[in-house]
Amino acid sequence: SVEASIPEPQRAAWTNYSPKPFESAEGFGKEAVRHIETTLARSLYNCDEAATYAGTALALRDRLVMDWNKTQQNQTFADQKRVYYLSLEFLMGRALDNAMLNADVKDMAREGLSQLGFRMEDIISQEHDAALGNGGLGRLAACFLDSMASMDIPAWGYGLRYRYGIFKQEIIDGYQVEVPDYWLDFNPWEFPRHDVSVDIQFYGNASKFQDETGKTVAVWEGGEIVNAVAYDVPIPGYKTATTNNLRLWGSKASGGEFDFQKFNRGEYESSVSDQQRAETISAVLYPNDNLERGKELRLKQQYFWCAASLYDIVRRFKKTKRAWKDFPSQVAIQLNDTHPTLAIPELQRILVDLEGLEWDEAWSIVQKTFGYTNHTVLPEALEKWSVPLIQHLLPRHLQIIYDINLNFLQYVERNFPKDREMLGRVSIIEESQPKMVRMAYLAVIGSHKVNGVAELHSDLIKTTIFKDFVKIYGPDKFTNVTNGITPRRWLHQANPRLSALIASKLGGYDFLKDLTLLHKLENFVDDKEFRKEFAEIKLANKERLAKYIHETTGVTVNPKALFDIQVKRMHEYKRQQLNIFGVIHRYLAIKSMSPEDRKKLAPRVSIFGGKAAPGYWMAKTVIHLICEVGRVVNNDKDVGDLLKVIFLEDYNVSKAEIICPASDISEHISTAGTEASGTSNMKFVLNGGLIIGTCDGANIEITREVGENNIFLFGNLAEDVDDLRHAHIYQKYELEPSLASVFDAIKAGTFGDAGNFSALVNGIVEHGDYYLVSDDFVSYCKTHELIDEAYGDREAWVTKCIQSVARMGFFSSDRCIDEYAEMIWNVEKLVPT
Ligand code: T68
Repeated sequence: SVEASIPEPQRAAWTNYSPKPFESAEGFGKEAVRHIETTLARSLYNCDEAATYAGTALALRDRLVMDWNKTQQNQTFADQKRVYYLSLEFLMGRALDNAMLNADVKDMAREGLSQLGFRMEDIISQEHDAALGNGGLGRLAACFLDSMASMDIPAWGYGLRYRYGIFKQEIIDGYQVEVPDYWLDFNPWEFPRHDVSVDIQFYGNASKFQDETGKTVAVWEGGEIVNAVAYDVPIPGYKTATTNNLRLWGSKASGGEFDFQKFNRGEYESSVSDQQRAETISAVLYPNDNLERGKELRLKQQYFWCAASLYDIVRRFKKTKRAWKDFPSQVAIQLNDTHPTLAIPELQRILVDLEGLEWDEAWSIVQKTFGYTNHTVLPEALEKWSVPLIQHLLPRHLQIIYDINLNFLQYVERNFPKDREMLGRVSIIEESQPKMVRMAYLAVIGSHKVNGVAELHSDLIKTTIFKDFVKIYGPDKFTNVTNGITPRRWLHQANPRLSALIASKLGGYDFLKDLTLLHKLENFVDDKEFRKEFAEIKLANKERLAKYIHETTGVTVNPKALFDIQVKRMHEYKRQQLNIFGVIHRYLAIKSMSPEDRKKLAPRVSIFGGKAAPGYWMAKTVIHLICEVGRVVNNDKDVGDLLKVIFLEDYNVSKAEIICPASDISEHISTAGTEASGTSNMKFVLNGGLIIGTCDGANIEITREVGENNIFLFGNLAEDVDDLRHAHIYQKYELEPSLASVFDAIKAGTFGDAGNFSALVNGIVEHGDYYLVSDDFVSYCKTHELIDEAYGDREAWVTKCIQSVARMGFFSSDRCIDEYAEMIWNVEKLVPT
């Protein structure tokens, strides 16, 4: 073994000298202060909260690194199959709290910090979120990393190290303003690996020639080279020594800082500009959620990251000296959406052009290696790249894509000789002007399994965008893995009191590793003390949010009011406009009531949060309307506490940790069939809030688990959406009076200049109401009345909440990872010894 290759005395000395993890508050304090004094060169007299955060993080990091080194060593020795999760987004949030909880040292650290005169919460909040993602897709990747480490699955994440993550959102005069997120100032959680770097080629020419034996060989020459440098981030598992690796690639000019030859010739500016151009590749995260705009730099990002990751994976495989046919039994690569689809032609290129395998042998390895997860059916989000752009940037890959397509179409032709139309429909190349490469088709053809992210969504992709592929490959290639969330961050970390209450009833924290154990809470649904404590925790979480709202917006909200929350990316399909129209309806109702009737009303706080893509004008209009409604309603003396409308600035992961535990109701109200899964729905219910939702995405499975009585469903079904859209266009349509009066109020200038909102209103009244707001408005408002009524019976409400929490076990991301491991990756755990 490799261990035995080092002589015993040296091994003993190493073990003797290697750092030992701290085991007490005192041990922690010593390490933190040592880092503050030596690593940061600060003293007692200039140690502020920021420095204390840094010292604490570095002390924790030392612990992680020991486990991380050991895990990587074990995984190498064990020589078993690994999972590689390729995602252009990892929305990690903060790391310190998570690291302390996973290592089970938070109480020690709290005590140590308090001796030094600091409060744990203040120190934790010093950390800048790692915001390398847009929304659900990026956060799912982060939850999966947590689950894979916690379940001892040998896994690596691969992504891009953006210098700028998702922009920060400021609200100025009721409008969104984007501010760059420069987050790398101080990041103790990453380790630059300047020795792990790969040269990545772009542009140039691809040609074919015959070698001495008469075999056709392809070469790709010329163009430009950009260097990929690895930055590694340790991913600790919960209560296990397993600490996996997230490798993020940063781009820099090949051959060092800048071009010395140019520099010596006096061409200072261009020597630096090459360097800047190279660094541009990993400079910024594209801020679109569910939209692909076909920009060249985005394609460059995708190839840069895929090529560097595959080079790394192949290099690791080659060290094992196995035959190529064993590649799929050592390597599983999961494609998080189509963003990494270029990894498919890239692996084929490596095997055929560089390693000399025959095409068919290589292709069978490729197909067995990849799995593809689809996250959307929205047409504007399905990636297509123009053939001329790929030809220009990646000439050899375009040839390979054409060859893949040719083989595939020949197969289809042989098997479906009667269906001549089929070839055009399923071709990877869309015959448009210019021609386009359909990345989702390439991903389906190059993978052995394709999955959707909730049952309805997985059914929909089989009957819509991939219908023909089900005929071609059979239904077994397509499967479902319903999304989940990590209970460590989204229960234990975000809601420590609820977690502790559950632990007190269940006899410990085992539920954090097996969330189905929550079902035992049903035994306590009638336990008076438990119910009281449960309700008190909810109130305390609402008080915490109320305090935050006051600090950030200046508005005072009553924590006893019903908190109704919708936080997620701003998008027409998610229908924040439906919500704010409902709020206006409520406002108008209050205004028209007698003072006596007002007294009978249940007070409400409507809370919104979410970023709009900078170029998404309609989404920005909805933000503006919410802010304007808030300005009017919150200052209306007739309304008082009965209604408050809040827009929370800069919604992100760390804010979600405060927001999700504080809801009574949260809103998941997408047009049926448009939200693939949704994951915040799971976070809210797990924290003891109920939801109002459409029959869409994971709402359907949440209903199945918690029971129909514990969820407020409304609205049209996915199967009726096409007909309804059609009716809007071809039939005369009368607007419901209740929605008409909402629009009248907007048009009358009640919420500022009506012209600001005309496109929003006209989209519904005149332009076909694509998202069916008018079709669902009445049942939406009725359902909110039911909610008011149900909230009035507080005992029954608490029962619903407790039952719901008890039945959420299914939605742990640990269950997802089990399903992927079993059905798609065929990978085994490696439990640390
Ligand atoms: C989300 N997708 C789905 N996309 O909308 C959501 N898109 O229903 C689902 O729960 C979640 O994925 C996890 O499966 C996204 O978040 C993006 O962010 C995105 C980013 C770039 C391009 C396209």
